[in-house]
Amino acid sequence: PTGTILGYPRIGPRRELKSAVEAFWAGTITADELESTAAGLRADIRERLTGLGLGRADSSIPETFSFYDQVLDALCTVGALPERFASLLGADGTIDLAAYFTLARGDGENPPLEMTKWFDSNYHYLVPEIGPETRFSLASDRIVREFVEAKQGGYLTRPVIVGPVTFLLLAKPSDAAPEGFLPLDRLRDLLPVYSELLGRLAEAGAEWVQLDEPGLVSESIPVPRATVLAALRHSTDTLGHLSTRPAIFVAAPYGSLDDAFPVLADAPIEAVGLDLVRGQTPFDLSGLGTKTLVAGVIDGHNVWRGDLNAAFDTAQAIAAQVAHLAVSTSTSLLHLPHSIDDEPALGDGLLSWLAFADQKVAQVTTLVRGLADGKAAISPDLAAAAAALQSRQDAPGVRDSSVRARAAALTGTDFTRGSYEHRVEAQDAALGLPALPTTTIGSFPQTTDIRRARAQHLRGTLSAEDYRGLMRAEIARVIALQEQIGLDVLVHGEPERNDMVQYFAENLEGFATTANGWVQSYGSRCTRPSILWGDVSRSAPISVDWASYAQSLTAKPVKGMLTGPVTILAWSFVREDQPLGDTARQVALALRDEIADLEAAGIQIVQVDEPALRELLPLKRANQAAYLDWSVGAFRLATAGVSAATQIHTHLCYSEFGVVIDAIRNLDADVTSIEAARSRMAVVADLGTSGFDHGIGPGVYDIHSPRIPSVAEVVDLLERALTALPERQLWVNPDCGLKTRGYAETVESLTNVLAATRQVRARVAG
Ligand code: THG
Ligand code: ZN
Repeated sequence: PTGTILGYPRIGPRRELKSAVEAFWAGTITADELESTAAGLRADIRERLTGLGLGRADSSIPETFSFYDQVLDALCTVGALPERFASLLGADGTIDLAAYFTLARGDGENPPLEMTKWFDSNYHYLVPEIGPETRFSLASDRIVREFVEAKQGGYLTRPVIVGPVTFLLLAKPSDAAPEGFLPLDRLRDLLPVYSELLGRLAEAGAEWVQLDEPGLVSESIPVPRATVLAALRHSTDTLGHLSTRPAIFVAAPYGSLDDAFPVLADAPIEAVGLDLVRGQTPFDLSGLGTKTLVAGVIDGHNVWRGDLNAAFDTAQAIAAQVAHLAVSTSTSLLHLPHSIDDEPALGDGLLSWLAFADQKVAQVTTLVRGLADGKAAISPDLAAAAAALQSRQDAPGVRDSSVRARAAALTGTDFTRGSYEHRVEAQDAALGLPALPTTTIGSFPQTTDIRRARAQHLRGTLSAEDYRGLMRAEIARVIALQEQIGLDVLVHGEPERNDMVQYFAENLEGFATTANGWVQSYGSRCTRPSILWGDVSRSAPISVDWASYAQSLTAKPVKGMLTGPVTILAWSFVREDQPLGDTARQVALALRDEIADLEAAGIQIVQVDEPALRELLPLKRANQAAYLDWSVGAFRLATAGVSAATQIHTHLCYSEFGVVIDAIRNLDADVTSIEAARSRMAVVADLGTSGFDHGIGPGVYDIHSPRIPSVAEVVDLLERALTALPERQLWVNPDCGLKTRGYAETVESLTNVLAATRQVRARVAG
């Protein structure tokens, strides 16, 4: 047996790639300098992976570097440029680095490719746009060059590319595509480019190529299953029968293959990769014949050291069933920070329970050693892993009896508020808001001064007291600004928060936060997901001081701002030793206490954001209902403790409601703000017809761009919304938080929103 991984983080242990890419964008380094930094990072990765025990010359090391995104890489490889970017194809038929980034970031006139979530990870990829007009050609040989680069450095590595079926499944129809067109219809035209690429790789000396086909495990892609399987058959037949090609390894991470497994087992390819953490092996592996099974027994998706003994037993059982076995991670390690060695502040206990990317690689190579030399050869490793697991189970804080008793005592009434009609009456009386009330989503621009103060506070060069003073001054400024602009419901602006999840994690029991645990979210953007390791509780109020201070400065209502339980879970690494729903309830109870304290402090409106509600939706339909049940339940548990007069808001960062529309209704928030400007309020009509009768704030301008909306444009959107929705339901707000915008554009934009609202109010009243 051999060992491998499906992929490795590429942002760099200290985000070196982010710095280099952003320097290139800023014009402070050249393309050549960026290329040489990237080559250095790739060389470091190969060296690190061989150091951890992967083979130097047996194709065990995958080449999964990317400057921005692996789907964008595949798009450039096959030259599938959208029409608006057709000119990015150079005279020599290739797409250069500057053009590559233009696709990701737009060019001022043309919007970039859309971005969306990669399966059930927190990584976001760029969505290809494919139509009947799309031309395919081998427009980038970067994959070949990286293989050659490795070879010249003394490594025989394994090139990796998103497979043709997944590439098309993840694409959306181009604007020019007729009704009913499926990007997958273009498979026949796309395959020749993959064929050419495989030929080039073989000529360069590649012995293996990895085609990532996670699209096969998802049931969230609206293409009939029979069509997907036929495409898979067509693709593997075509590529498999090429005369000049490397051995083909099809990897299917993030879930079980189900009925796609027999198709791959029969296909003329050489290896199949299964996610044995998310998916099971209900099927007979003997169908694989002489193919290699790449067994994803080490969880690539979470940070836990896990049960190495169980993984060994699984690997051993599989080894007895298949001709060739490679031990692997269940998914790419892209979703993990680099190494626990970079986190001395986490403490030895917690550290001994964790495995980041490098530790997962070491686990893989340990299992390979055990399979080759016998279990006794790795018994010290297995014993250490078992001891760590035991210490985790027994550690104080992992189980907190008072948290558990409280959760066990919950009853139905803890999840429900009084009737909505009654609440509306009480809230109208308490708040006295005008028609079409105006508000913002919560955050105001995070200026460099704010970021600098936080960094200084973290380093210890700014005292807690001075830091607090600076944040309060910022809050006062933001409140005064909102009064000046004329907004009806104010926010404190969240200057004290680094990140909407990490901030709460830092202030709740049961969480740890990392110093260097960066994980790529999209492009050059990263987050440091918190680690939820124990029972969650709140030892002291978190946001109450800030909110009360803001409220003390104004007669208008100030919203208390919290991140919801589902989003806190979705954007953290969560414990895997109990159902997610149980963990969600604990977080919800902590938030419920916070909301009670806000209410007691005189805060009349509390917003509980759940931008990730749809993100956590399971890929398999069979699991979706149970998910929606516990996730909606957690939100309700957090929010149902308030009086009828206290108004609960929520915010969702998207508007493609689809399967979650009922869930959103079931949240029973008094007011829900959503993204709507880009789709010109289309969602409002859908909401109306779905019977949504609570308050709704469809975003009236897109905060993702610095463009300032005109008064006329906002009037138009509001009037559109009013054709679909009664006036009493409508709120006026931007699409999302203003954290990433500048102050000048924010003031101008909000001023126009207010002017537009006044016009529409006058029209409605007249
Ligand atoms: N917080 C957390 N997870 C998230 C989001 C979030 N996951 C999904 C979504 N939002 C991803 N979006 C972003 C947007 C911006 C950034 C990261 C993810 C970002 N990061 C800074 C960077 O890369 O420079 C670093 C931020 C920091 O200092 O913590 O800008 O909002 N948890
Ligand atoms: Zn948002």
